[in-house]
Amino acid sequence: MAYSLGIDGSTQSMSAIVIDLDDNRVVCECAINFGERLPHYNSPNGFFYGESSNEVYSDPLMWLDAIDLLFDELKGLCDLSKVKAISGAGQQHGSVYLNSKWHNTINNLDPNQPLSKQIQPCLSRSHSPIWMDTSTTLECQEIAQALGGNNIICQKSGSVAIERFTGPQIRRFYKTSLEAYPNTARIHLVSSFICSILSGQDCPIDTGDGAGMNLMNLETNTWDTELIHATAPNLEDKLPNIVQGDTIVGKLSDYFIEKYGFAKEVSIVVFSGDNPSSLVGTAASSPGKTVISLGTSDTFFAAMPSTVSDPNGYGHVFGNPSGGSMSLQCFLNGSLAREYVKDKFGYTWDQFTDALSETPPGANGNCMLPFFSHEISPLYQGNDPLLKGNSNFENWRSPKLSIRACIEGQFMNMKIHTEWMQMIPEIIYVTGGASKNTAIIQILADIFQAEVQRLEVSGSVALGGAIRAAQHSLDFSLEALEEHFCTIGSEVIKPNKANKEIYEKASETIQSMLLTL
Ligand code: ADP
Ligand code: XUL
Repeated sequence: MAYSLGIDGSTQSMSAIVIDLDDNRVVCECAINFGERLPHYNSPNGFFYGESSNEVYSDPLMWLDAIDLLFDELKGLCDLSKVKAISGAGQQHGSVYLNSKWHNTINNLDPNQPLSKQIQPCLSRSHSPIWMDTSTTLECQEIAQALGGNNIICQKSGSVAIERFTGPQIRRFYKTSLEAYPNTARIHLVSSFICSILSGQDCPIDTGDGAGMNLMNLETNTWDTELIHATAPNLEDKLPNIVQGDTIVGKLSDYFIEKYGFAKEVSIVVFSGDNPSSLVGTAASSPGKTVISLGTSDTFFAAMPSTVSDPNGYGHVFGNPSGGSMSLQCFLNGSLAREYVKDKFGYTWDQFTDALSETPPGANGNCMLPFFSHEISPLYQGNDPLLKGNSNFENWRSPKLSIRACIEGQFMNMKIHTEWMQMIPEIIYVTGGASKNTAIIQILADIFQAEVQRLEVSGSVALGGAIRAAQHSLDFSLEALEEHFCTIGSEVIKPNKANKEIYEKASETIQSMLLTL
């Protein structure tokens, strides 16, 4: 019997899926929500703010405690000795800073001590900047200037210099922490950090996640010397190697074997970013399928037959873990913006959903750009949503219309900002926490005028990890794994053609609001 295990270290939780490769079934899924299970880290949504609202961090020790909790729960849910392969993913761009004790500590983890206690002395920076951090505008400008312009950075790395990307984040750390930066021996992404913990050795970064750093050359898949030099001194020594997504990086460490009952010789395949992993988990790693993930961030992505870049500079090209590249557009105001509107009126998700059924498409001509925090697609540095409509609506006195206008505004903005990918999807595959809400998905179908399908497994990031582990270390074919595990749920949401014109008209209003930013 062979099981494969996939792990997802995302913004709000650490989760896992175990799949049975003989019976082709999901054995179990499990998630540790950081805010609920580890409240003492004061990160109700998995992150906390720094001195200003554009500095956003997570505590890497919280991720480690969550790994211990996750494996403890998994042990009760299935026979972990049957697991033969592991891979997974982490939220993209976030970075972990480790001192010279790291290499020795990671090779000698003691199963009688929690992970967090052992790794804590290895941190050269107590907190990790994550993808929601937009504090590095100056550093982006400096890197662009050193390279001779953002066009060159985009050509080399697949994206212009972007605030949340790891390179600009490292530069800011170097400039503001003159002692801690030289004390940093290794800088990991969230994905390569978790992978290293599992394999008990320092692990490489894959090309999928490496492309989200503004440091990797997309053509050579190696660190780009000019980008590295423009970012921070001696940076090359502090970064792990880059490898292709099919690389086996090692075996599961004794820490997990002794503590949680795994067998010896469990292979670990290099981890990737959450979005590239989701591309695999939604069976979209060959060109032709469009995926929208409605998680903490909303993302729109697809494997690309050829590389196209966003002329506005907001979009990205990442490595596709199955080879080639993928395009991605990320929206910061995703689930947390939806929650903000829900909580503003004290609604439950059921009441939120009812509000969508009780209001007409187009929200009676009221429009919203629900940017409750800084936005990245497009760039917006404020914390105030933009509202345009009648005075009750503009003064938040129409709760139900506000809810509808929030969802409609999110998806119209998404449609406008993904046109550069030149994809006119006939079918959209949805994943992520909000994708289970059919009322939300109907609006998505109507705005894109495309059929929307959901996968049976909602955790496509973890599933992508389990599939990649089985494919690359146990020689299962991707096609067979997709056929067995990436099955489509029975509910297909069809677009309502009658709403096409309503949304085309509303999009003109949204366009005019975007011009005022
Ligand atoms: P991430 O992987 O980025 O941590 P998830 O994909 O797990 O996030 O999504 C979590 C989000 O799902 C929550 O923040 C919540 O807003 C959203 N969510 C959960 N249930 C619903 C629902 N019924 N309707 C809409 N959104 C929901
Ligand atoms: C992608 C991005 C987010 C994070 C967190 O560029 O910033 O989607 O990966 O999910």
